Parts: sequence; C-alpha cells; structure tokens
Amino acid sequence: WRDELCPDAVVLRHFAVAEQTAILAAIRDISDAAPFRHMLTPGGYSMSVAMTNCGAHGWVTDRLGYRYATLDPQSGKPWPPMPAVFRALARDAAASAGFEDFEPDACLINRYAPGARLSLHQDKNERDFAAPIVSVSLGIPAVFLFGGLQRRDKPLRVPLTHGDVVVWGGAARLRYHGVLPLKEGVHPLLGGQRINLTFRKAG
Ligand code: MD5
Ligand code: FE
Repeated sequence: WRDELCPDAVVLRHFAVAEQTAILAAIRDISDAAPFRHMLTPGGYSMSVAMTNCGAHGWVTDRLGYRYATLDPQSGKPWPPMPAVFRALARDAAASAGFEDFEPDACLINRYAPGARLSLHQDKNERDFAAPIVSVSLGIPAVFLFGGLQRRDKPLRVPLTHGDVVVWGGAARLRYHGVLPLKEGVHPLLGGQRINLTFRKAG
C-alpha cells in the first residue's frame, strides 16, 4: 500500500516487513560495534532518542554542533559498514517512489523508548539535497509530524507502524518534521521500543 503525503513524499506501508529478520540481526551487529548513545545537542541537552550509525558517514551532535563524521567519536573507529540488506532496501524503496539509483552513504539508527521524541527540525547537514531520504520504521507505532517549509506551518500527523518506509524527495526533503513522544506499547519482535533507520546521501 502507498500513501502519498504530498507529491514528493510517499509512505510504502509494510515495505520492510519481508526483510525484518535480516534487518534486526544487522541492527544487533551494528549496535554491538557502535552502541546506541544519547548525544548532546549544541545547547547541552541530552537527546531522548538514542542513536548510532552505519555507513561511511555518521550523523553526530555535541556541543560543537550537528555534522557528519566518518569516525564514531566514542570509539575513534569508522562506523560499521552499511549491510547489503540495508542498501538494497533503501535502493528498492527509493526506486519504487520514482528515485532510481539511490546510493546512501549514511544510515542513522534512532532508538525511541516510551516518552522519547524528536522536536520539529529540518535535515540540512547533507551536501546535496538532490538525493532522497528513506526512512524505515520498526517496532511500536509513532506519530510522525510532517510540516511545511517554514517552522510555523501546521504539521500533518502521520501514524507510522512496523515496516513502513517513507521516501522523501524533491521539495519534501527540506520540510520541517518531528516525532511525537512515543506511547507505551509492545511489539512482538522489538518489545517496547521503536527503531527508525534514516538513509541519506551525506558525502
Ligand atoms: C525518525 N528521523 O522517525 C525520523 C525519520 C532524523 C529524523 O527525522 O532526522 O533523524 S526521517 C524523517 C524525514 C527525513 C527527511 C525529510 C522529512 C522527514 N520530511 O520532509 O518530513 O526518527
Ligand atoms: Fe530529520
């Protein structure tokens, strides 16, 4: 099933379910090597969402600001490589939304426990806004806030559930967005958490 949020943003419902076992195994391997951590915002607050990365470029934040880094600042080592199952999923989802040949070099992995949230923001640390962004939701449901190009634009509320994949391209790429505080819930495979994979071309 596809839900078009706007011409440049499409939800592919349950798109990732078929690969869920391989995806969850890959997340375990990645977080063994590069554990989830609560990063600091430039303002000094600890983020409620725990994060890690795989791929050549990893998104990080600390007192110095938001940026991409090729090394995990916690270990000093490169982020774990992007698993083939991730690359294929991102590429297939992008193609199915009309963006052929998407080759992500960054995958941010966000882990939400109940109460965790992501306040309204734009993704603009990437070098090139021409590539789409692919987002994969796993685990308990979340309410996604899909705003406009200005912070004051009233966001649409979009429920995202396990296996849903969203592809954001073109003008939607720079829309404000966020995630409401996660409600308690239980998912048979992931327990009481939500994990989101965000694939981007950063470098
Ligand atoms: C999440 N993560 O559910 C979301 C999924 C982030 C983040 O927002 O920055 O880690 S990505 C949602 C997204 C990406 C690019 C554009 C738009 C939404 N959009 O135009 O709404 O953890
Ligand atoms: Fe974002």
